[in-house]
Amino acid sequence: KVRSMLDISFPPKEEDTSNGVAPKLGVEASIEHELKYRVSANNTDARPVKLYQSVAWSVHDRLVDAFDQTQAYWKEKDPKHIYYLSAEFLMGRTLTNAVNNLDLGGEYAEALKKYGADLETVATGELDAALGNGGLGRLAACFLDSMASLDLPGWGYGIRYRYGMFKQGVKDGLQVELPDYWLDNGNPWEIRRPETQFKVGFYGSLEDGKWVPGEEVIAEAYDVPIPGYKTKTCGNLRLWDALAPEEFDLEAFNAGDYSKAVEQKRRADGITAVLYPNDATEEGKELRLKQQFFFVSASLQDTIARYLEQHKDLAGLPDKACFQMNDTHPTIAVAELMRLLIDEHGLSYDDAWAITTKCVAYTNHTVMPEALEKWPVRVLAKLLPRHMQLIEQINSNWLDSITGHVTAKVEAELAASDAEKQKKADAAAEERKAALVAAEAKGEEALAAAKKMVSEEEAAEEKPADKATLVEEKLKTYSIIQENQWTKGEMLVNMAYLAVVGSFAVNGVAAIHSEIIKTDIFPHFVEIFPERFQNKTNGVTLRRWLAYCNPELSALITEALGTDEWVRDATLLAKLKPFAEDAAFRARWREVKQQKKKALAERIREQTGYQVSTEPMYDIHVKRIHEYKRQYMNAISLIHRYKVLKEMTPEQRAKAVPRVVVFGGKAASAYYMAKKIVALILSIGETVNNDPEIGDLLKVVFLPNYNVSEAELIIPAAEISQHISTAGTEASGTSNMKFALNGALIIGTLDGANIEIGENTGFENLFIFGVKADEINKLREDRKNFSDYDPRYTAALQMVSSGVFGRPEYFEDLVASITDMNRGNDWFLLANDFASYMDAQDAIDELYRDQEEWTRRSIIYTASNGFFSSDRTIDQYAREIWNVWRLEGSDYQRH
Ligand code: NBG
Repeated sequence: KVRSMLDISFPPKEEDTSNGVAPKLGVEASIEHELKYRVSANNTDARPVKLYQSVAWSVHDRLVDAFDQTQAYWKEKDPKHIYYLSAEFLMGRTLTNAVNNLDLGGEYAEALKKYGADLETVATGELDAALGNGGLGRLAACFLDSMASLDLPGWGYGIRYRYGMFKQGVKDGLQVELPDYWLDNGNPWEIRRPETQFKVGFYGSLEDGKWVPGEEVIAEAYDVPIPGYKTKTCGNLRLWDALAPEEFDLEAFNAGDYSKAVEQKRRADGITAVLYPNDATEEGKELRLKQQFFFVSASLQDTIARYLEQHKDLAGLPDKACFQMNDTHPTIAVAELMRLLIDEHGLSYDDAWAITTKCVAYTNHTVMPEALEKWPVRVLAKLLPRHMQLIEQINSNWLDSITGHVTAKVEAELAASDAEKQKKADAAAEERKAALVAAEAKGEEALAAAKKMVSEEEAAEEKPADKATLVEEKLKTYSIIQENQWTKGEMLVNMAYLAVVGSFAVNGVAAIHSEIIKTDIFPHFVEIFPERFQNKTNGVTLRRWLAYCNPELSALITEALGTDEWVRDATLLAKLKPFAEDAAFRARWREVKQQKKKALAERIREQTGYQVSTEPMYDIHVKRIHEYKRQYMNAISLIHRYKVLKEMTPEQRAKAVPRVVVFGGKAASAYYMAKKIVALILSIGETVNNDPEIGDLLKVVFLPNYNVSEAELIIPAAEISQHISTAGTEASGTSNMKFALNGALIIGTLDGANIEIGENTGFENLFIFGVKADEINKLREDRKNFSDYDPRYTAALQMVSSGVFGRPEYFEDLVASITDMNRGNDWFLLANDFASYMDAQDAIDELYRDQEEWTRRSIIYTASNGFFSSDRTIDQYAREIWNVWRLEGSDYQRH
């Protein structure tokens, strides 16, 4: 605690533990109270945002009660906690989720009638908490929901980014990035904790082995209560804000140096401004590392401080705390926990290491090399000199510990190759002997020449390899600190390696991914500790992603199953299967889809101005924009579709299957190609959607600013959804699970969780295409020239290059990236998969003509994919990694 606080001791609590008016007031009265006193709007002036705010504050009070009671109960019982460290939490809106998880949906709906409003509309007054980028961040949010719903003692730890990542806009056919002012309407879902502050240092030097930071900021906590579903448990997401130790330098100000007066504040503000600041510059890199260290350090200090309130020494920490590191962003935790234990709490290096390696676990979420962070030693040593020193020590101990293993490996290899070499050498010696004999017969001169040749040959003969050198070379491949492959001489810290060495468990996020990380990313480490590697297939919360975002379908499911228990126990969904054969049920299922399509059509009109019919097939492709996810391949297929439609006779057109194709997703601000892909999709839409000959046969829509709330609208409306990454590149995918649960059919590759979805749903019900993961390397090798292209592909790209969609120069390098051997060389193998992708698309059109069969499959999807509930995932983490257990049986009452 750094800012001095008044030491107040509270009187013992009266029986009423409430800290607000809510428990004394009913729902209706509390909304009224908030309207009048908090947002100062009388009933007649209850504009939507104000009504939202009042409702939210009213729910807030109820949440706080559940929160306080849960946290007090946990403190009393002192169970092991799980701390989920993540740079991203993509929470979306809170109101609907909180009201329904607290089981107050009915009461709030009733109370809102007075204002002629419904909860659904009021909820749109809330701005998304978009503190994440994509699946990784949304997964973290689903996990929090499941931990609370399963009564597991768990907290999330992250950063309260003031401007989110960015808000995506479209201007002149291009993506633009704008600050996301998500806190503008106030945030009733967080509780500021000025009493919980920690110092976090940066830079500076080591003096007598002790770190003296050159700069300090203060981390201040904000708590976001996380209500479990129909349980009293309410977990916590603690987000850190950065404050300057001296926010305002009055002396500098009075001396007229206004910028110096706020210099410290400016620097602190920078740390919590945005998620993933552009790291193309050296400053950007440093800032990212600063952010990561900032939240990791504060979180670890916080946990240790709370632990020490109840325990006298840190030896027992592993029995009370597990830190799950969500991807490489928080992996500096390994070094920071070591530092805290050694430098702040006086433990020996060995004791600290024993504790650390029992407390931290690591989840890998990607095989993309650019996303597996490697920090230049130079940057780390400057920003965190003590941590760099510790990492060196960790690395040298690690290498020492495996030298025996590596030496044995080298010896075995040498023995094998020596035998081989000896054979060759013997043969060569035989030959030379024969040559000398032959030369001798030819006389002096020939003999002299032959002798010379022989001695030259002997000199050139391969010397036996030096074992020590070989061991040294091999050890380098295990090293946490490695030479940069591209910039020779520059040393990098491989954060994923640090994580693996420091963790007691390492997991991938889908079955295939967990295998790939063993064979391709960490094979060396698997040799040493195979038992450390696990799989935990991702999941999504069925509360947000089915029950609440699709109440119509949920009602139908509940009616069919005769219970809503499936919201808690997703395996019950399997009981829906027989209903797929019931024509009347199918008709009602279709009706719901139609209703959701209508809502999406309305949103499309609002956001883009395009009028789309609700009759066509709704074909959805939403996710971060990335070359590996191949939105580009979809775009090329749409150009082909457009061309075919144009060439059709009116009679043929009358028979075509119309589609509305919706794209959504953000391109990272510095990702050049991804931005061009967005532009291409927008341009195709512009041309196709305004072509009177095409009409409703094809619409191509790019919905800007894809986020959780948009997804909640889009996913229930989807009939087909696209998950078409190059096999082996998508770790898991989680939207595929959401789409499947909402009855959308999947077109996809054998990649990530698509495979397990196929296993659950029956592969015959998916549209699978493309090469397999184990063929990729060879295909990349072989891909030498582009002469044997599918003609449809070539023609479509030709249309881009010739300017059918405008700006041919702008798209030139996008085209080159998949057609030019020297400029990208189609790394993600679009050309390889295009023909089979088109076949799958044809099969989709064909099946859509048969609406009964289509609907049958749609029901099968929902019925088959209960496995992908994050409750199942979290239950596995809890048992197989965290060793934390449900804490039931509390005796507090929720109001
Ligand atoms: C993403 C993967 C997805 C996966 C999510 C959640 C990163 C680094 N990884 O395939 O791309 O579903 O993580 O595990 O964002």
